[in-house]
Amino acid sequence: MPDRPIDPATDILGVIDVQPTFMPGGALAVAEGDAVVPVINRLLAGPFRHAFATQDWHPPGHASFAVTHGRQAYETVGLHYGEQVLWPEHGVQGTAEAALHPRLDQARIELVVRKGFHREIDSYSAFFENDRATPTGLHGWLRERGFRRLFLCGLATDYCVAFSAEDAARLGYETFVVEDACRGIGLPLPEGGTTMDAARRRLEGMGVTFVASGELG
Ligand code: VGL
Ligand code: ZN
Repeated sequence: MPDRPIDPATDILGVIDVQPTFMPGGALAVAEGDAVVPVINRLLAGPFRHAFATQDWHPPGHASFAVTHGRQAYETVGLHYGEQVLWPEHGVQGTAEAALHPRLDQARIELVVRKGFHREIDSYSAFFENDRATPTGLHGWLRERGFRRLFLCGLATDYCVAFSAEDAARLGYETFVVEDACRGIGLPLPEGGTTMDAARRRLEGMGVTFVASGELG
């Protein structure tokens, strides 16, 4: 539960990668990924007056694609900025499945941040590429517009939503994850558990609050 009700002037909803490429039938399908669309549309029609979205937007031959390295999807490789999970080819610029979902209500989405367009580096977070240093510009936009609290939703909970929430908290925003407006990938970890458990622990440790959409009015 947020400590105070939504303030439509200074709270913003961040809609992460709500693209068919991450939904059943898409290249990197997240189970029930399409179920987030009506939940997010309710948030966009109700409590929030302002929203931004991100869009995974990779060129062909992107460094995060397994085929680029002649490897299998979900293997990891070391790239110049650190360890990278290799994914099926997804979110390819200009394809229908890389568009924002056709049923997503975009009336209150004022900014769309594309990410992952540099061929040599992946970008999970809405704020920084995976070197954790190259900014997308979102922080400047949010600051200039006066947004203080960030409510994040979308796909995938344990990757792009989690990395965005972590950076938001690190940048000093009061950060929330709207859990029923997200779905995750859940890769198994060698130490046991999945990337879903690990993401939740990491975020809660940083002061990120998990809320349900019904708590937001
Ligand atoms: C994502 C893996 C690769 C995401 C994007 O949106 O969470 N995950 N690219
Ligand atoms: Zn991607």
